[in-house]
Amino acid sequence: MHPKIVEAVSEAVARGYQIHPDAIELLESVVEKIDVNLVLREALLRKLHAGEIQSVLTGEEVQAMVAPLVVTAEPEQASKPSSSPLRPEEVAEVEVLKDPTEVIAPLEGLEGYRSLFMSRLYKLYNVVKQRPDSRQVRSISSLNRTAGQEAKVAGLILEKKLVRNRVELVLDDETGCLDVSVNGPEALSLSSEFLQDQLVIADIRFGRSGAAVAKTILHPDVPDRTPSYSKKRVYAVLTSDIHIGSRTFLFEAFQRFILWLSGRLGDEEIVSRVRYLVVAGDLVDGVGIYPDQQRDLEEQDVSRQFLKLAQLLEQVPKQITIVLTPGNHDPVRQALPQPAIPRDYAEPLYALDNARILGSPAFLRLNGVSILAYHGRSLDDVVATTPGLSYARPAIAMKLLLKARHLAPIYGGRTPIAPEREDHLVIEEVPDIFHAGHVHVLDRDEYRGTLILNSGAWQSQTAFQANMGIEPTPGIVPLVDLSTLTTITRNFTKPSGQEGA
Ligand code: D5M
Ligand code: FE
Ligand code: ZN
Repeated sequence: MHPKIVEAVSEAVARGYQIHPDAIELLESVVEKIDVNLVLREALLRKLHAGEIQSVLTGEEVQAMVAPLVVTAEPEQASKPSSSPLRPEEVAEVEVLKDPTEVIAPLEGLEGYRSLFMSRLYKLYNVVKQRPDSRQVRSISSLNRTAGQEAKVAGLILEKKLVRNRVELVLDDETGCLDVSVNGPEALSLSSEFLQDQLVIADIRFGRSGAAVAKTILHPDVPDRTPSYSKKRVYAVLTSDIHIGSRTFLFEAFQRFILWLSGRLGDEEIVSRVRYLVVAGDLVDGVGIYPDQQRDLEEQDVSRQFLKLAQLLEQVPKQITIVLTPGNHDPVRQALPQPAIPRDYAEPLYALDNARILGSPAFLRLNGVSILAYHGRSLDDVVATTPGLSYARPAIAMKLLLKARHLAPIYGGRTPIAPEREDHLVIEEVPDIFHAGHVHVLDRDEYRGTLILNSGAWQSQTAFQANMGIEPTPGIVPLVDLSTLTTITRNFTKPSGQEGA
């Protein structure tokens, strides 16, 4: 008997079931094509649902499970509409609006950082200028600092200190620095949201001592807007953090997800409309990412990790465009922005005709709907430095990035940022969908017309995450209906693929 069948059968027997020899024969005939363990589990689950505990699993019952999974090679059968519930006339249209891969140009050390922060400031000034209330921003060096003088300034937060009942900020706008104190409950609660090195706009008034007090202080923020919708009802499946190669990678759940995407687990009405699969980084677990990672790896060779990923993604139907962007576990520079994963590691992914391999952040348009896909490493710094935030609600941390109009403002924290000539991490255009991962927790929010999604993971809790108090929600996938920007989820951790909220 094939070892996989031995394994599957002993599992079934351990649960109190017997397997009829016809069923075993049938499994032997398909063992190379499908996951027999999965088939047996599904079949047993059906029996359990039917109230049949500790009975014999027959050949017919196994056949009923196997039939939809085995694709026949007959060309005329394969082209029959009944075997293909997808509507191939509705093809995927991915427009890549921004991809850092070809444009990144790091400079040397200090000069690079100067250039980066100048670019950040100018890009954010352009954002600020679009606000009707902020056209009269004065440069810090031109301020008249006599008592009673008022002005509007905009600068990057160089320092932020909480002193008793007020916040002391140092703003820098490249012409100079300004100490600003923020008083009053409203301003105080707002300033707890401000991230180090982000831009803020302040209405200030100079006091007798020559110190500036902020009357109001604002994020660059996004205007209240109506997003764009697709004319056709097509779905984008958003995911991230697959972590192939890790011992805690949920192979079975991921395989079930791929089977579902390929239309082999029913749910036709939805599946037939999926046209995009966007993966926001941590495709593989990588090697040497953290000390002693070998202990946690099932596959130690990063090229083989990609080969495994490609073997799984190969089964995704060709009318679904797969967008693959890197994360901090992938073999590409860690400093943001990250270029696309290079061919030398990931040739099998490049060989997939329906895959687009891009850098991070990537700004795309899918059937007219814009999406910003970014791994989300900086969420660690946002959560660590903002009172009230936690890893349980990454979408709230993502909302702060949107308000700050920057994907990774905090410099000098855990997130490495490259000394680029231009700051590619400023959110110049507001996306219809803001997609990130990294935190391994599925979360959704909405902010002024933008759908915010953190897409969870395919890795169960690691010892490290347990220490950090991170409770991942792996195996649950959000799908966005691009014609309405509403979200549904599917949970692949359970054999029957039940619908989530
Ligand atoms: O990160 C998965 C999650 O684990 C993410 O929320 C951050 C957290 N994490 C991972 N490594 C670290 C370190 N070194 N410090 C703090 N938090 C961490 P992933 O990128 O998948 O490893
Ligand atoms: Fe991850
Ligand atoms: Zn990550």
